[in-house]
Amino acid sequence: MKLYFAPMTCSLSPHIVLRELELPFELIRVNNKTKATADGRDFRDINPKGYVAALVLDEGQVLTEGPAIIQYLADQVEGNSLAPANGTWERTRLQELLNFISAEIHAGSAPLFNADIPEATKAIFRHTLFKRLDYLNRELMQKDYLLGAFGLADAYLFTVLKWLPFFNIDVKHWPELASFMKRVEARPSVKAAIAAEEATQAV
Ligand SMILES: N[C@@H](CCC(=O)N[C@@H](CS)C(=O)NCC(=O)O)C(=O)O
Repeated sequence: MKLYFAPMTCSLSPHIVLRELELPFELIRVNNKTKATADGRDFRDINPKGYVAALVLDEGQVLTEGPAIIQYLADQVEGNSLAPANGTWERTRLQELLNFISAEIHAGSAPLFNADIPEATKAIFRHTLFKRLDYLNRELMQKDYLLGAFGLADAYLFTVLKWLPFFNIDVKHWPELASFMKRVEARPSVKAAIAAEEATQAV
């Protein structure tokens, strides 16, 4: 499998999951501005949507959209601890969470990266984002990870919360989230994924 990624973007989530599951994969960097890839291609020929992450299977199929990729990966490893079995209520709960992270935190914070959006408009996005963070902070009061034990939703949440410093938002305002970030960051898979991304050459 090949994971097309850009450092410290949402592709970190499937990258962490690949390492947690100990699946063999090749990491291929994408320049998100030029769309050039480290293996000499135009990334838009791989993912016509033009954004990371993209997972290319050994058989050639391309899978995009972070929540779909990480669920696919977990389903490759029978008895894995990252996702409950398909068709169970617990799996539906995981999908509820992945959708929340995708729509409310990932997409909800993306406008804050946009230099063309005026500060007054960004304040509206920040206000909504803070309410979502309040909710997650409450959720983590009684448990270490979103569904009890570390799983897919935690890899994804960690990835998108890593962006908070770029928006000058201090996670310390949400103490449970701050502890969560430290816990996840200490995982060997997470350390290895971040180090591997940093070690790649710019394209
Ligand atoms: N809905 C997609 C969003 C992916 C996405 O937002 N990718 C960003 C990085 S976090 C990107 O590559 N943006 C570059 C672009 O859109 O040109 C998913 O969940 O995978």
